[in-house]
Amino acid sequence: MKGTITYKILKDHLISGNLKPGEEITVRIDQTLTQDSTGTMVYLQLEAMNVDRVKTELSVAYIDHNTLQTGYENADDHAFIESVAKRHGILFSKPGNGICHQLHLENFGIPGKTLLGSDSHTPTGGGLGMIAIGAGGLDVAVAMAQGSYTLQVPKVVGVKLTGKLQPWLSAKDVILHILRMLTVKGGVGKVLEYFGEGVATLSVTDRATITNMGAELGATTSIFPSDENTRAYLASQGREKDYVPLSADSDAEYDQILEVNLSELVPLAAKPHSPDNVASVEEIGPISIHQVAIGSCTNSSYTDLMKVAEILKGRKVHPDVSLVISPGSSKILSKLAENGALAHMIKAGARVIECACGPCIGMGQAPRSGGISLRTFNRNFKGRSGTADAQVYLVSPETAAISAIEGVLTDGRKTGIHLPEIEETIFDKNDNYIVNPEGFNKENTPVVMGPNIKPFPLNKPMEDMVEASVVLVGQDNITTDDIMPSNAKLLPYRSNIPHLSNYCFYTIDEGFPARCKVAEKGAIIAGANYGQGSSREHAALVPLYLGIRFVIAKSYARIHRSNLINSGIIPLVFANPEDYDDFSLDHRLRIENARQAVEDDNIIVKNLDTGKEYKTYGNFTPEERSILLAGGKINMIKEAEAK
Ligand code: MIC
Ligand code: SF4
Repeated sequence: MKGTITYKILKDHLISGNLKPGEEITVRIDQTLTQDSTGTMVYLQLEAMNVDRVKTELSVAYIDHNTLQTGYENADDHAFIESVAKRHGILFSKPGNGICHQLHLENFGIPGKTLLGSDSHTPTGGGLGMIAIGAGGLDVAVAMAQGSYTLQVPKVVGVKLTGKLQPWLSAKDVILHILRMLTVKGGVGKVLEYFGEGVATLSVTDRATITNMGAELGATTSIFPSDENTRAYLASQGREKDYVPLSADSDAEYDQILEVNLSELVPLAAKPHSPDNVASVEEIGPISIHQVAIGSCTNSSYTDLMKVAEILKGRKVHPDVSLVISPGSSKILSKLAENGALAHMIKAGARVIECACGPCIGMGQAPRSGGISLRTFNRNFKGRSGTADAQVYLVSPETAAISAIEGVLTDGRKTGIHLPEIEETIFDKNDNYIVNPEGFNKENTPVVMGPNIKPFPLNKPMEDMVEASVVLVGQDNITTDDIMPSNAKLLPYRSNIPHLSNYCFYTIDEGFPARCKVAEKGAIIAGANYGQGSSREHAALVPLYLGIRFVIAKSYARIHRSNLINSGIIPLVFANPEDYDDFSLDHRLRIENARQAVEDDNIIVKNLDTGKEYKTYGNFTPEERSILLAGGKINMIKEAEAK
């Protein structure tokens, strides 16, 4: 990995460890971000750590997910986060300002810096040349408290871009193409680093679309060089002083090289229900659609929305289609208002909604029963839209807008419509949505805690004999949306684990919570890529609350595996993947000498019902082993403090 941008930034930030793929390193974290749906847990944990000011250069708490206030719960969470932010020197971004990743790119991201965020799409910052990593909330709380993060060094995949995107093609098609090549588990343990002459043809926000959706590959992060386009973007935000050029050396060592010729791409769509289920718009054909949703942290930039406005200008949204647009930030929305683009959208018949995550996380705008929805978002997992039988397709803003007019999935190139180049703009500075923590501290600001905020569950140190009954046998690619679903009804309870526990796995197995209560101690058996998707640590904390002791899977998604370890739930891997077929519900399992077995990384699981024994392993790093033995990260930190 020598000579890559990834290597250079990690080396610059290295606190300890050896910069070789697979090794455990600790790096300095310059910036953190949180959002509200994971943030309440983060800030409960930060308060539990008894810190004074954060140790990072900059930490920001955004409110963008739980903005639908149908009761007091979300507003209480916002007030709680704001109070903790003020106590510890964290900037607070009020609801309405926009989506965390878009806002961070505009206002705070700096090439060459490290960013850790409690949201899986934090790699959006890679569009600016940052090492930006998504993590579980507790890891972000620790990064704020200690200014560091421990991770396994990823491999660096070089993605060489050549050529130039043709009209009606966009950055979304680039990342959908890569998802088709690599699948949703193709990026695990890797950083995708982009290079080649095609890079200069992409703006920072195009790059950010690509690095954002690198999360769907399971990658640790994705990163672009910082060049003249980066300087221009920072200048457009009044931040040219933050520009730092960054590129890989000509003899950079990549673990693997992929090549994408931008000139050859065609409009693509990810079909239901996975971001890697990609086909061309032409192959899918002109299916009738009911809803089009444009926005999310993937595709809500100024240029994306200006392209949409150009397509909508003087045209009419098809009578059978509901078109919803959620701009990425208040700055973008006010620009669209000033230059008339907003009027084109409204006159065409669009529903323009708040600058927030909104429909992307099922916070409103659920499609009709069996509805077909085209979305410019990054995830189309079953049920995520809020409608269990909806069919969600992921497409570019261009494809979304023209399809909204036509009423059917449409390849814009076939319409003969000329799409003009969109000029970048200069944004006005606007801090009016930001609460600055200056003048506030622990002494003069109490924590504001509403009745919906409940303590988080804590595990106990690992026992020597771990016993549990199988409470779920899951397939490949189980998502954290499956484990702990999110929608407008559940998101207000992200600070209330007991309430959420009634809904764990309920979209795929309604009986799960009740079965856990009977079993008291449970084990989950799963296929490959267990826990893909969101960084929500609720997908570990809720199972912990329900008594889950360990998981045995064929493989794991990175963030969820860390969240399990941080909660003290042991993530085991089958030494022989075909052993998976032997397990059924209610089988009683036992791990003897568990503490030693975890130390030796040779964990034998005995099935007490069949008498058979199974070899499993964890590939735990030294830090992960200590966390598991202590019964979770908080316990480990407390143990260290007590010494
Ligand atoms: C998502 O896109 O799934 C979310 C909601 O942004 C999550 C965070 C969460 O579950 O709160 C993510 O991507 O990490
Ligand atoms: Fe918000 Fe959707 Fe982005 Fe998650 S993926 S941060 S819900 S816009």
